[in-house]
Formats: sequence, C-alpha cells, structure tokens
Amino acid sequence: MSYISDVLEQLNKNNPNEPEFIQATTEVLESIAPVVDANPRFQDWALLERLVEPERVNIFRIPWVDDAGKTHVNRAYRVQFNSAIGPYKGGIRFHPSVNLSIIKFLGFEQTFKNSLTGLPMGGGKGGCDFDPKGKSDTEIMRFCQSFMTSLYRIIGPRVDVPAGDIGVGAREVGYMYGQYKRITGVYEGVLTGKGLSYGGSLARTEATGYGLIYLTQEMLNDHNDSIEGKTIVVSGSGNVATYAIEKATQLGGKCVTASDSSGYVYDPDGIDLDVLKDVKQVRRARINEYVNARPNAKFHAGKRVWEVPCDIALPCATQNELDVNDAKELVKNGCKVVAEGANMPSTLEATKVFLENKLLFAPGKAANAGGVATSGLEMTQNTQGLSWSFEEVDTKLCGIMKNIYGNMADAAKEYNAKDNFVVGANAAGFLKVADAMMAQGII
Ligand code: NDP
Ligand code: 2IT
Repeated sequence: MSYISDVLEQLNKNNPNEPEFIQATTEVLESIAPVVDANPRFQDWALLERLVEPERVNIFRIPWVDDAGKTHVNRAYRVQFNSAIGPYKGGIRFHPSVNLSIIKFLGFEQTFKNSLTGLPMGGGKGGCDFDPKGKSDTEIMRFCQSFMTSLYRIIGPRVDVPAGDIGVGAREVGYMYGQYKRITGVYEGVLTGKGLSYGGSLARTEATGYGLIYLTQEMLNDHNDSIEGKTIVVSGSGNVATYAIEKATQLGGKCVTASDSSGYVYDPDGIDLDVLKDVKQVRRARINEYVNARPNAKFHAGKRVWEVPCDIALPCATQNELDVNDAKELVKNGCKVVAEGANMPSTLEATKVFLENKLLFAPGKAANAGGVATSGLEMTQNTQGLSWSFEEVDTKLCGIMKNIYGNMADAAKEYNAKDNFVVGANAAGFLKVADAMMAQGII
C-alpha cells in the first residue's frame, strides 16, 4: 500500500488543479492494492507512475465564425492516454465545462473500460469548451470543420479513433468525418458513431444505453432477480439515458424520470419514449417540454432525480451528478441497485455509501462500456468492408456485457471482495493493461 500512497501523493503534487483526474485515479489505485501487492515487479518498473501519466496531451485552439460574422476562439484537447493494448480510442465532448482535468479523468477511465471490453483498444479522450446550446446547424458545422482541421494530423484508424460523447452525436461526427476526408483524401474508419450511409454500425446509437441494461440484467440474474417490475430512476435525457430507458422498458422495468441541466420530469406512468425523443432528438428542446404532451407528468425545476423513490438508479448525465446526500437518500428510499451510464457520476463518498449499504453497484467503466465496445465492432466492420445486421451487433454487444459482468464478478471474488464491483472492474481492467505494459518494456 505504501507504493500506492507514494504514487498518489506525487500525483496530487503534480496535478494540483485537476480534481476530477485525482478523483478517478484515487478510486482506481486504492481499489487495486491487492493486485499491486501481489506483483512487486510493478514497482520496480514504475508501472503505476507510468499508468497515471498520459502518453501525450494535445491542446489546441479552435477559431470559428458565427452566423453574425463574429469570430470566437475555443480551447480543445485530445489526451492520448494509453496505447498498451491498442490504438487510442475514446469520445469527444463539447461542453462549456470541459477542461484538462475532465479530459484526463475521462481518458484514464477509458483505458480500463476499453480493456474490460476484451477488444484491442487503448484509451484516449478529447473535447472542447464550446457550448453547442443555441447554436445554428451551420455554426455547428463550421465549428466541427475547424475542430477537425486541427485534430486530423494526430488521429488515424490505427493511431487514434475518436467518437461521440456529451454534445457530440451523429450530426457532429458526420461533419467531422467529412472534413477529415476532405483534408486527407482518404476514406477510412477514423471515427466511430458514423451515420449508417457512410460506414457507421447499426446499434451504435443504442449501444451504451442498451449495454447498461444488459449488464444490469446480468448482475440482477446473478442475484436471482431481474429488471421486470422494477421502478427505475434515470438522470439525463441524451444518448445514454434515452436508450437505457428504451431497453429497460422493453424488459418490463418502469422508468419514471428523465432530466437535463434545467431539472427533471417525473412521469408516474413511465417515460413515453416517443415524446422524449421528439423533445430531445427532434426539437433539441429543454426537458420541461415533455410535460406538455404528458398531462400526468410533472417538471421539477432545478432538482435532481435522486429524491424519487426507486428500486434501481441509473445516472446517465455527467460526472459527480450524484453526491453523498443523494446516495443516502436513495438508500433510505429503498434503492437496491445503481448502475452508472455516465462516466464517474457518483462522487467517491457516494460510492462508499452504496458499498457500505451492500447495494449492487456497477461502476461506469464496466456498466457503460457497451458504447465503446460497439465502436470496436464498427472499426472491425470498416476494416473488413462489411456491415453486420442490427441483430448481429446487438447479440455481440449483449455477449460482451455479460462477459464484462462475469469478469468483474470473478475478479472481485478473487480479491476477497465478493460483489464489490469497484474492486472487480478496476482489477480486471487493470490486469490486462498492466500485463501489456510490462511485456512491452519501460516505454
Ligand atoms: P448527451 O450530450 O447526449 O446527453 C447528456 C445529458 O446529460 C443531457 O441530458 C445533458 O443535459 C446532461 N448534462 C450534461 N452535462 C451536464 C451538467 N454539467 N449538469 C447537468 N446535466 C448535464 O451525452 P451522452 O448521453 O452521450 O453522455 C452522457 C454520459 O454518458 C456522459 O458522462 C458520457 O461521458 C457518458 N458516456 C457516453 C457514451 C456514449 O456512447 N455517448 C459512452 C459511455 C459513456 P443538458 O442538455 O441540459 O446539458
Ligand atoms: O465514454 C465513452 O466510452 C464514450 N463516449 C464512447 C467512446 C467511443 O469510442 O465509442
């Protein structure tokens, strides 16, 4: 443990203004103590020191001109965190809160998540402090083109393969892909999450949300239970939340909430997906508009969903959206299962509350790995010049999520922490990366 504390101490000194990055690294390092203790060579070869230092951090400016002719400059990042087991792979986020700490934490998490999928993908993440809200379609396009004009020289299908994340969906990926192709003159699978007409994979849109529910169902089955008949509280109303609600509803669960940064809606009859998709995907409107079409539903301005009693909670919006008080309230109201669709939505203290109270808690790097796993399947289809059917991709996705659950449950048992899936996911994800890094020497 003293090796781990020393690394954490140095990490805190080296990254004083990066709270999210410190949070993510602390959670992982503290939970893998038994694995590290069993392998003294890791310390001899400074494995942990190398693991917490990104291989490369790129920071670049994005100038763009709005519809009124005014020039703006945003700051963008691409953190190429770890390429031990494959090319860098991970999404791009457009949100005003984006900074180096957030992109580093996401890249670090991505490294372990990608390892857990069993596919050969390293970890990376990118983003920009650009706010897409209220921008016209042509502004979004010009911004994406400018972003790619700076990004293209550091990415490639065997180098670094970006995808979507908060604020980046099919529309943005399309504009970025077009600009990459225009600059390089090469038609290749450099991005995932592409449209179906130009190399995208069926089921990639649904994959993160569906995968979250497949893993949750597997975890419940393993404990002689299921999603059927459960009341489910979901935060967010973007890509992950929408398809989590869709699959959970198909499996007989009742999802009663959806939210965005303005508040949440509670629908006692279960969220109506047609209405949610119309508000969020078609009209790109605020969540309060949901209640216009659903008279029994209520909008709660400025509130978070965790006050609503439920059996299962699915945080699917953003990091640190669920704090220690929210966790206590969920437990008090009888919640038994938490599965993270977002990346690091629970604070360290909230996670502790879940584990102490013996909830089934599936951490994001396992629970939301279905998105990047399906991105991996898109890469394979692009390389082979194939396009698989929805059922083929969905079946593979389901298999991957079951495997992830099995591997993290086994790892938890092996390290005497049965049903502690924080230990299980971190240990299982870490071991493959550590093995590859040790085999490749001190690089
Ligand atoms: P979207 O942009 O589609 O949706 C994001 C949702 O979260 C919106 O409802 C948004 O509300 C809300 N949100 C974002 N930031 C904040 C904030 N600071 N405070 C409150 N609400 C916020 O993103 P995704 O659904 O793709 O991503 C959601 C989460 O899932 C993220 O943590 C992402 O990293 C993670 N994830 C995504 C994957 C993917 O394939 N897309 C894969 C794995 C994980 P508003 O519109 O008001 O901002
Ligand atoms: O956080 C994530 O795993 C994603 N945003 C998806 C990454 C990807 O490469 O599909």
